[in-house]
Amino acid sequence: MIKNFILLYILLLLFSGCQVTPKKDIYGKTLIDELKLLKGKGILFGHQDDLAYGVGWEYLEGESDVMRVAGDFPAMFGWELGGLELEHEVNLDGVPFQKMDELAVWACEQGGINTFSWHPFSPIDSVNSWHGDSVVVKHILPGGAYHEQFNHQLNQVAAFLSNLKDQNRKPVPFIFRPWHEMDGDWFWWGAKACTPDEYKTLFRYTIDYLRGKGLSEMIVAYSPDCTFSSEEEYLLWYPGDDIVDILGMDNYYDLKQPDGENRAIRKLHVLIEIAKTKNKLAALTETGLELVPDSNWYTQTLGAVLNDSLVKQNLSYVMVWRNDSEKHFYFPYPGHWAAADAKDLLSQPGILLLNEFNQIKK
Ligand code: BMA
Repeated sequence: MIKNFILLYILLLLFSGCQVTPKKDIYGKTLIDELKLLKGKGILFGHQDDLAYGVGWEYLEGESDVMRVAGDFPAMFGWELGGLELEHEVNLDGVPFQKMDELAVWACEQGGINTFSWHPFSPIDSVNSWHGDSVVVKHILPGGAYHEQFNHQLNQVAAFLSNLKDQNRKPVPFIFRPWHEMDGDWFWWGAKACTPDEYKTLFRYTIDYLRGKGLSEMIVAYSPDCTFSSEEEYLLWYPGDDIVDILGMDNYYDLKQPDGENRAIRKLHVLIEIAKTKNKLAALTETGLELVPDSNWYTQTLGAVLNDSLVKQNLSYVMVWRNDSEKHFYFPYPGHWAAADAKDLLSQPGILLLNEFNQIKK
């Protein structure tokens, strides 16, 4: 009898040893709830393509320029989908989609949040996104001559995003941030090439279509560039409360001007006030200073923005752009003159890297 119990006990031990136990249940709440609970406790720091490559390295497990400089991973991980719609195996910046999937799942399993941008090639003639004069949008909307080609693109995006599953086959929650910087004139979905109504229809159609494919873990960010100064201007392209969860802003321009931080703060105040009324989240969805020539930019400029009291209380995250090479990077790498300053900013109590984010969630 005793022998049987011992045998059973050993079997149980062996069996439970084979189970893959997630570090913690990170999906207890939806991503929106998680971000709402965080409000006022800290601003998540994010970096585009952080786990894929940095200055002088690529695809090294456990590497990250943020980790190299600041001693921890970012709390938010940005990824880019451009190229997926043409069924390419690598995105427009050379990141293999298979790798992106693995790294995004890993990031989520560590407690981080993933956000996906999309610079699609045109469904009409496959020119890249940076064709601000190309009239594409009205031709890909329902009824347009290239609508089916657009649906085909969306199918590729839906397939990739719905395949993001953790080791327990649970869908990975994520932020999708399509059709960004529409108030600028550089993209084919921008101010020069479509009307606000066409734009809103495009945005609504995209999200409805993807939700129709069952992407229940997706939340959506709206992110104009920084040309607005009033609520009306900010909302000119806004596709609707039923579509958007995060009110964002991309802002590189102001943060390279003298005294630009105050301009950026004023604009963040505009979207924060709207977010409060609409019960939405607010974020600085893209920023950075290319090559970081100003060795104090992180603490004195970005830091001044993030330490503004209204911003501090209401901003969910800030994300800086990618570290492609020594000629194109936004976060300093070890040995760079701005590295110590960036580390200083990221060590401040209200700016959260991955470990601090996980501590707060406990
Ligand atoms: C831009 C640059 C480009 C890149 C694009 C999409 O800001 O970094 O090199 O292709 O983003 O990621």
